[in-house]
Amino acid sequence: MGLNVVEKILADHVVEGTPGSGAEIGIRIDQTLTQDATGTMAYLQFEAMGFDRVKNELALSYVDHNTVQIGPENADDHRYLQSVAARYGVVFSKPGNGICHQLHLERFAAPGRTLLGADSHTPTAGGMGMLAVGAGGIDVAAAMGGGACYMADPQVVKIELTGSLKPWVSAKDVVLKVLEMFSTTGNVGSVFEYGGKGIKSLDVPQRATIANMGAECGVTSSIFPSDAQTKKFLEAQGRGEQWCEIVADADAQYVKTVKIDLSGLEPLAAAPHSPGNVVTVASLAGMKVDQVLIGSCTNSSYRDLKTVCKILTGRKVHQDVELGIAAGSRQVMLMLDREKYVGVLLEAGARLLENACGFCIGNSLSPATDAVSLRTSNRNFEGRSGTLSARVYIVSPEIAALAAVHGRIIDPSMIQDLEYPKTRLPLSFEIDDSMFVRPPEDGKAVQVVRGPSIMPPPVGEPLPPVVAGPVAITVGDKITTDDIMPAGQRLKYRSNIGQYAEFVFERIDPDFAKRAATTRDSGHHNIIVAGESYGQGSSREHAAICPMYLGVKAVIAKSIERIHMANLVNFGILPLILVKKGDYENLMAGDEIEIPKASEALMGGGKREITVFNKTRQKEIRTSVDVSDRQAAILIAGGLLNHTRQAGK
Ligand code: MIC
Ligand code: SF4
Repeated sequence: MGLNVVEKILADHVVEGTPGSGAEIGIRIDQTLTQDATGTMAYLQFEAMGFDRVKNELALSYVDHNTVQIGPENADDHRYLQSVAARYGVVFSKPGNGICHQLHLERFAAPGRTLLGADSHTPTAGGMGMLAVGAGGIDVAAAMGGGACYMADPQVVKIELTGSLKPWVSAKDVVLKVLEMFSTTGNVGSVFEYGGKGIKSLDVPQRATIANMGAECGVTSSIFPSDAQTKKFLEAQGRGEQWCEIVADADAQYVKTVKIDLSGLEPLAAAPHSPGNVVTVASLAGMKVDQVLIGSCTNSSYRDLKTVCKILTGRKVHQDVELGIAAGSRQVMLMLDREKYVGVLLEAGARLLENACGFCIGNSLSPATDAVSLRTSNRNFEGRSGTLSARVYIVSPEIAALAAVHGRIIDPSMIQDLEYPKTRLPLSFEIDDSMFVRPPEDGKAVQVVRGPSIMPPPVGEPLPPVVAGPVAITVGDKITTDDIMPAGQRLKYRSNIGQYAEFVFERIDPDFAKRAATTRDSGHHNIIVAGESYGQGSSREHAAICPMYLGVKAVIAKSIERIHMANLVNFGILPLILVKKGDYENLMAGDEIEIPKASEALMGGGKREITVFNKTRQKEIRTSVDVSDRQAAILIAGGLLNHTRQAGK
């Protein structure tokens, strides 16, 4: 039987378990990446695990999230990251160099290899035929120490593309179509593998846009084959020797195949407040916009920004619109400069932003109260922009640029003879790697610099015989990690858990942290109760570490998303799934809960069930814990840090 692309890469990398068996597998990781918002914790944990040197082929530490330096905290983080990288053998990318995923695609991603990144959009590199997976920082730390990356046996879904995109229809519309078909829930454990004749017309940056936003469906990864387009891109990046062909065999098997005819697609948008809320641009035509922001790891490539520049050439930004543009990398800016497009942007009246995440993570450019903001990023969760009342729509760069000029959402098909500016890949990109700092051969003499806000990572308590305490909060469906642990202006506390924990659930229940800390200090545990798809969105493990710090010992939910589930386990928090979803109604905030014998159930192996007792309502509630034996041991130890130390690794 033939193999698909995912199976071909797994065949070279599996170190534990057997793909196809349905059980967890462990794979060898060739490359790792971190960004500053997850990175400080990842390296603090790497240090706490006692490793002496990174063991992968390549480890990258990017600084792109917390680049706004108001007060010393972020700059202190940057210093720590640069010095810890030099000490342990990690390549450090300085702030201003660009966004981790765009930079990685340009300079390091390679077909057939594996990448584990402490960021949920790590699968962007799947556009290069790489098996790239997002994870919590501590999992990346373990992989840097030579450990395997563990994942559910991937269920590979084929997305077969036919035809080719019409003018004004973009890669963003392809992935929005995918989101419309698959939604943001229920895809845990799947990998999207793209194939079919239609992929031939998509270049690597377009493929990367599609692979990037697979994260919003909650899949483990998205991947394209490595073919002539991949070769062309690598050659243009001066890395042609890293190309190898990886395509699926003709008789490869998939758990399911869905087809998308590219020729039949039209411009799409994700309406507030979810990337899965997909509508046509035509249905929004005429809507007044206040702000247009172009950039983020989804749509900030040379191809995207040159297209925008061409649309803006000879035009002015509408007087009532604020247009901000953030290139994904210095390379993109250097290319635009080489072709005299930077002047076009300035003449049009755009605000040129730093090559960084910036607005996407809500740490700058928050829109005005009630404003409509059109963005090319990947997430429009309520409040993520920094303005709770803002309405954020996600669109392609093309649609964003048109709206910036007209002050309203434009459906291109309604303007006669509107010429589409087609942009091709250059034969060679500007290559200047001078903002990547290579580590010395031997880093032992390097002094790691720790500013005052860089605190050691907290360590969890081993699982007690009885978990007992109140339901500290009940929340509904699709609670994102932005809801649990806000980013934006709180980002600068990422290296100081005690301080960051004060903001857990801040937007839903501002008193949560205080109340939970009081319960913890009285010797009890806190329990979180949630609906479907708890922990959607980012990989930030702070959404588990900070609750752990506040004494949370169990999350009882209808379902939990993949990365967040792994993060809960890594920080010793029981992820309990309601066997009868209706039992959600039997768990109210303030109810006193007891969970006895959790360790016994975890040690039992097989399909694990744990009974939760609601003392207030005198009700027994059945839950299942869908973890591997390895994860069960981590939960009993009170988290991965304890577990690793106990194992003496
Ligand atoms: C995001 O897009 O939410 C982030 C910020 O990149 C996160 C990581 C983080 O919270 O640091 C992600 O996607 O994993
Ligand atoms: Fe940065 Fe936004 Fe991409 Fe996250 S989604 S890595 S914040 S650009």
